[in-house]
Amino acid sequence: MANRGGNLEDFIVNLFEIEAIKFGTFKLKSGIESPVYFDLRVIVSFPDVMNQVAALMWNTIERTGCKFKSICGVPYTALPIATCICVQHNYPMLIRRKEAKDYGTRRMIEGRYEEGDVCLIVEDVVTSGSSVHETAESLQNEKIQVTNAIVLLDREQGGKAALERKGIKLYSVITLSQVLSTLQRLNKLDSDIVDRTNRFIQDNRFDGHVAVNNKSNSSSTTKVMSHKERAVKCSHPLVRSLYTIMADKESNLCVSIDCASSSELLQMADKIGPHVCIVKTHIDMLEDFTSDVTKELQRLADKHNFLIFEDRKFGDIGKTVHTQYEGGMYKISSWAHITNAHPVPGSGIVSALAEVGKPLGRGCLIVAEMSSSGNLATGDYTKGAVKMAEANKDFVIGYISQSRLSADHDLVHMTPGVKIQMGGDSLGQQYVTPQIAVSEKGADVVIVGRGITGAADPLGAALEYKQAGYSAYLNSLGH
Ligand code: BMP
Repeated sequence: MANRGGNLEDFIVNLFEIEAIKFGTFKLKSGIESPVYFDLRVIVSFPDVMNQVAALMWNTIERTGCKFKSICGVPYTALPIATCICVQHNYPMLIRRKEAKDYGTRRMIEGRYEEGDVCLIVEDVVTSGSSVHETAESLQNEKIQVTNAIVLLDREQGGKAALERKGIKLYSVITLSQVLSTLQRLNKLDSDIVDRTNRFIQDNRFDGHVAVNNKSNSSSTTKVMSHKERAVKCSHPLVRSLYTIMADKESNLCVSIDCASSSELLQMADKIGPHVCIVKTHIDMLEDFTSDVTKELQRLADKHNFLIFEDRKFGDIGKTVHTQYEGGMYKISSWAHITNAHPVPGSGIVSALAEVGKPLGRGCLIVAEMSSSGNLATGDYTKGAVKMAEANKDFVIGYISQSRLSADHDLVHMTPGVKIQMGGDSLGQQYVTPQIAVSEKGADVVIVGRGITGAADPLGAALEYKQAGYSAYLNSLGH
């Protein structure tokens, strides 16, 4: 048997090759005709794919950090998957019967458990979420707690939101959009099939959710322009480059690599770089900074085609920021394509930074809103920030924001405070999901730090964020 590769892309191709994923016309249980069909039962015949499934599911479990006592696979396809994970990682397993026995114990749940135990549900494919919910109900009837479920493939038809409403957080290893974009990129699917499948997903959601396009995006007053259109129409060359990168790499993800070690920064940039449009730094966090670091970062930016954003948040009078941007030991203007500034000192800050950055083709973002709780960047302050940006479009390329602030297509909205697991940290950071950042907050670029860099598998996490952010963008176009 062929030796199958281990990354997510190889995995998707493997599923396609063993016909666990098929494209054509298929009648579903519901009677609906679908252009795509998943038959993951077939994986039991391919031990190497089974192994990959178990390993990828385990990575996702580790990344979520969820705690549980036992694992229960939704019958039947997920049973062998749950078995592999339990055996490999030494967790007890529970089995849910499809029907109660009519003799003996009449139990619906087999295996040892105690009241109050927490059980993680494992499923192969989620469409509406009903199978996961049925399994959860059987467990809950036995007073076993269920708060999390892991699915190999989310068809993105509303199951995740439906489960969330029932108190179950669903994490997926891959999504249908990721399958489509991967197979299309590798020339295994033509664009007709991809378009037909994307349309099908949007038209057949189980939560009554309308595609997140400009009809439902109340914060946006203008038609959403595609990255490709913006790459041509935007006036600032740096913004055109950014949108070209985003269109080419199908990524609206900026990774924020906030660490103290130069080698960690560079290794992470090398690993995640192929999947992001921007690498964001806080260069003054490095304990071992030398100018070699920024040279190497520039080399990686060329190699992986991303822009560098130094999140310096300048905030002083013009004269001071001029020197801080150009000089000191970091010489930010010499290597960072993008930097940012607080508007608090007034427009002199922009003029001063522009004097340094404009001749070098650099761009600046105005910090118009912040993600941290209780921050003061609201109301008239934010309005003032917008005015400052709009009046300086030769150097200001957009905002750090938490909502859509300008209808002007030239101004890019970049949104931090993004994590798949909503919530926050103990120091005031507040998170929303990539989906919410794009569809509700109007982000063009989502900025993710610890969601990626703090994950057990940063590359896997980056792919998950990339897919989530990009599919929300495609939805916003009505695709
Ligand atoms: P994380 O996803 O790990 O919380 O990191 C977010 C990054 O974005 C940090 O580098 C932080 O400095 C930056 N950031 C933010 O979180 N909120 C803002 O409003 C502005 C930021 O630049």
